[in-house]
Amino acid sequence: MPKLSCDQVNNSNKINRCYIGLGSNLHNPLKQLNDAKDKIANLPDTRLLQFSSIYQSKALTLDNEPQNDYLNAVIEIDTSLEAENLLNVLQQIELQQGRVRGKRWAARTLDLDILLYGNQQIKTERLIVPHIEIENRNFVMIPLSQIAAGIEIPGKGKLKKLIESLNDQVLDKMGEFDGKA
Ligand code: A4P
Ligand code: MG
Repeated sequence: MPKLSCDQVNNSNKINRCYIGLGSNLHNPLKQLNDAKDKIANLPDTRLLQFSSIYQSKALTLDNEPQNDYLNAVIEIDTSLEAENLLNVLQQIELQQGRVRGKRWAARTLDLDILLYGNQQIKTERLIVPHIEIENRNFVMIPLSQIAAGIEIPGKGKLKKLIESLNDQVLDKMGEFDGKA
């Protein structure tokens, strides 16, 4: 992806530690996740710090329509991009990787969710942080705990405590990202 120049995105000077959830269940999900990780590492004013293993789970769907299994992972970044600008560049990456926005929870080549943005709670028309479903999803909480076990989820509580009440949705570790952070 051509690197965005700093005047294409507005930055605050403050650096925020953020966690991004990656998901894919179409068109070679393992490659989709690896490509997205590399693009996020190249975002302006952003440093990739850590990434989880890659996990496989059954698709959660809205109307029980059959879908391919998902691969999911979480990555940790420091960024001075403001939250909505971070959402903009993540949505550009989704589009570059062939994401077609159909109905909600439809199968997708790539989904990039802002799980946490520093310790902020954000509610705008476009963005809810922490991600609204964060504490209900094994495929988010388990990879998040792998790289950030000690954190607190603003407004919800300590990750360690929240993990104790997770449902029993099966989650298999299927592999690792290529390369190092
Ligand atoms: N939006 C609001 N808050 C955020 C945020 N924190 N991060 C808005 C990213 N986007 C956020 O998202 C719809 C709108 O949400 C965006 O335009 C943005 O302004 P979308 O990606 O277009 O649609 P979606 O993903 O279908 O909807 P939603 O509600 O975000 O779904 P989720 O929560 O992403 O769930 N099963 C398994 N096993 N693994 C999965 O990863 N993912 C989903 C989708 C369903 N089933 C799954 C998985
Ligand atoms: Mg989404």
